[in-house]
Parts: sequence; structure tokens; C-alpha cells
Amino acid sequence: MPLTSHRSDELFRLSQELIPGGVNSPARAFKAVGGTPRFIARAQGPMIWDEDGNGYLDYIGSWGPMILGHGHPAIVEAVQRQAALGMSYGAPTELEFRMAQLVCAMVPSVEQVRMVSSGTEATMSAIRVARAATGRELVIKFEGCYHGHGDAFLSKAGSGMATLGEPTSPGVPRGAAACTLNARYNDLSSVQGLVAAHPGEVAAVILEPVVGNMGCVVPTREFLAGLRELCTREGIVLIFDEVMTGFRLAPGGAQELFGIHPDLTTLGKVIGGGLPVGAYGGRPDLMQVVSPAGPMYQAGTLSGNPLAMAAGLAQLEHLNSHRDIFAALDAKGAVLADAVLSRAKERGYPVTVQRVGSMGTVFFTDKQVSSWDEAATCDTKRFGRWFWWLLERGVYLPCAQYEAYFISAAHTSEDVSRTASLMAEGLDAVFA
Ligand code: KE4
Repeated sequence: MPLTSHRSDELFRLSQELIPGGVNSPARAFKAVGGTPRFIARAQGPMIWDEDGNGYLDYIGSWGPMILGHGHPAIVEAVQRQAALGMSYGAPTELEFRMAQLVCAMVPSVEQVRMVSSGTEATMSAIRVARAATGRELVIKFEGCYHGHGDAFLSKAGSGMATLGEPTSPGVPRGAAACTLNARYNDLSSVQGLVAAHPGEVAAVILEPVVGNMGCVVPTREFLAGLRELCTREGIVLIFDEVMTGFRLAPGGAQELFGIHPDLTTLGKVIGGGLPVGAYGGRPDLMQVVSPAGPMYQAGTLSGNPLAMAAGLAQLEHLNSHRDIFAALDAKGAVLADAVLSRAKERGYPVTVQRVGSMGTVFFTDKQVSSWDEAATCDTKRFGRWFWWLLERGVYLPCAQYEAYFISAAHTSEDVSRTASLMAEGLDAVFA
């Protein structure tokens, strides 16, 4: 029975008059799947409800932050307690020290850390640290990886792979994009080629150590180890953008899982418990360039905001003291992936599933996706039909093929089994 969306339709129409595209972040606008985005009224545990009263099992989880589900009591109590003490002081607090302690304890390569208010701020600042510390200007990223909307990251490969980047968005100065080179994920030789073409000019290599933003793409261990060895040899700062993977794939993120330590790490999402927090950190010799310890400027009115620190600390402390959560999340991830994969194999559907732990993607292609080239072969229209078939049955997946879904600790085994059956049934419906 199709769900009604009158109130969401009305709010979307009104919002578009005052907010560009009716949303405050493009990913939410349902552009990739069509139709009206659901305006959400409330959430609890694994569930969200829209303004028309429709309930959904939530596999976006605010695009990653809600790893414990919505309204976890420890987080709600921490925020309520702090709110009564003050929302923001613009002065240092013990909460920020405790957050720095916990991040440095949980993330293997981080020995010093600076709080900011978003993943974008974290990645912009991390490449500035790399440039300040090395005196070099070029940054290598990977096609298909997303690191926020900073000018340096809105850059695609020029005509030839070794050429300097070109803007992917109006408003990005050519000079900013030109300082970014684009390599191919899981292809170490593409990085070696760029470094050889620009000897002594590359400040940093930045990547998602497990990609979420072209859909879930897993690196080979050789690729990560090769990047580590190349960056060490060439004096290039290796940056793991763990905004999505941090505190999700393991307490210490992807770097703990793969045992490869970057020089700098960027964090976001889970670290804030649902409130705006980003962070960057790593080797002390690098972080000591950051003002006021060093000359590299970076600042923020609400960086380390006490309310956000209270929420983030509550979430991280819970994860740190209940580490069995990660194995349970991985088991739930396997249930979803196995159900979809076996149906696709049984019926010969061109569908593959890639995941690490509780983040994953159902790709509508028969290729194994190891870089953007393969991701680009997906049948995004059929994905859109599958998305809507599931939404109308109360399952809220990321509204685009090139995103990852997220399972939370609040999703019960029954929730996940029901979702798995619906996902498999949904394939039958869209391939009928
Ligand atoms: P924010 O500035 O959105 O907090 O973080 C940017 C960012 C940086 N690095 C990675 C690996 C990220 O995934 C992100 C943000 N991810 C998107 C989802 N693909 C956030 C959703 C949105 O843009 O609304």
C-alpha cells in the first residue's frame, strides 16, 4: 500500500522557496532516485517517522553518526545534563580534554588532535597541515572518494591522468583544483605515476581507507601497504579520511582493521553522537604546526562545543566499553549481504554486494567494484526502483546508488532478517 506523503510534499514545496533545492545538504534531496524526500519528524532506536506518520527502519543513520541508533539514553542524558550547564562558552573545557584523551586512546595513529565542526573542516585542515609541514602544494586524491566540499576536493582528473585537476563545480578556482591530482583507487601504479611526474611536489595523499562515497569499495591490503611505503619513502603525508569509517569499522576505525597507520586521520560523524563534530589528528610533529602551537592557522567558534563534546563522548565511551558491539554489527551486516547475494546468484541478477562490518552497498552491476571505473557501470535507474520498492515497505536506504547503508546497534536481528527478506524480494520485483 503506497505510503501517503502529503505533508512531506507540502514541506518540500514550501522549503524550495527559501532553501536551495529545499534541503540543507544535496544528498538528502532524493535527486538520484526521484520523488519527494521524506521530511522526518522523529526517531527512536532503529526507526524514523516522517511528517505523514510513516515509520521506517533507518539504514542511513544520519549518513553514519547514529551507530547506537536514535535517542540512546546515555547520549540523551549527557546532552540534557550539559545543556543545563551551558550550550557554548568559546573557552577551553575539561570535556575537550577528555575527548582528546579518548580519541588518542582509540585511534592507533592519533597522538594529538584538533576538534572542528564537520568532516569538511577536518579534511580541509588536514591537507593544510600537510602543506604547511612539507612546504609542498600538490595533493593526490582518488576518483570516487569524497572528502567534503572544500575547493581542493572538488577536482577531477584533467585530460590525462598526470595532468593537474580541473574543478568539478562552478565557483572552484582553477588554481585550487589544479593543486589536486586524481589517482585510481586500488591502483598503486597510478599513484606512483603521479608522484614520479611531480617529484618533490606532493604534500599529501588522502583517501577513504574503506570507501563509502562511490558505494562501499574495499581496498586491498597491498594497496594500503603500498601507499604507506610510498609516502614514507617520498616524505608525503598519508591521510586516512575516516570521517565515515572512524569508530564504525572498529573502535580504531579502518586503520585498526588493516593495521596500517597514516600520518594524519580525519574524523566526523560517529565522533559527534549526532551533533556537529569533526576532528583531525595524528603525528605530534605534524600537529605542532597548528596555531597557536605553530604558524598554520585554523580556527572555529564552535570547535569543541561542550554540547557536541558531551554527545560525542557519551557515544564513544559506550562504544569503547562495549566493544562486542562491533562483532554484532558485522554479523548483522553479513545477514543483509548474504540474503541479497544469494538471491542475485540464484536468479542471475547483475547485482553484487560489498561491505565491511555494518557499512555496505548493493551495487546494480555484475562487476566487482574496486574503483570508480567499475562503480560507474551500475544501473542507477534500477537501483532507484529498488530504493522506492523498499521505502514503500518501511525500509529507508540511502537515496543514491553511490552511498553506503549503515546498520546500528539498535537494529535487532529480527529487524535485519526482515530487511534482508525484503531486499531479496525487492530484487525480484525490479528484475521481473
Ligand atoms: P561533512 O562535512 O559532511 O561532515 O563531512 C564530509 C565528508 C568527509 N569525508 C567523508 C569520507 C565523508 O563521507 C563525508 C560526508 N559524507 C556524506 C555522505 N556520503 C555526508 C552526507 C551529506 O553530504 O549530506
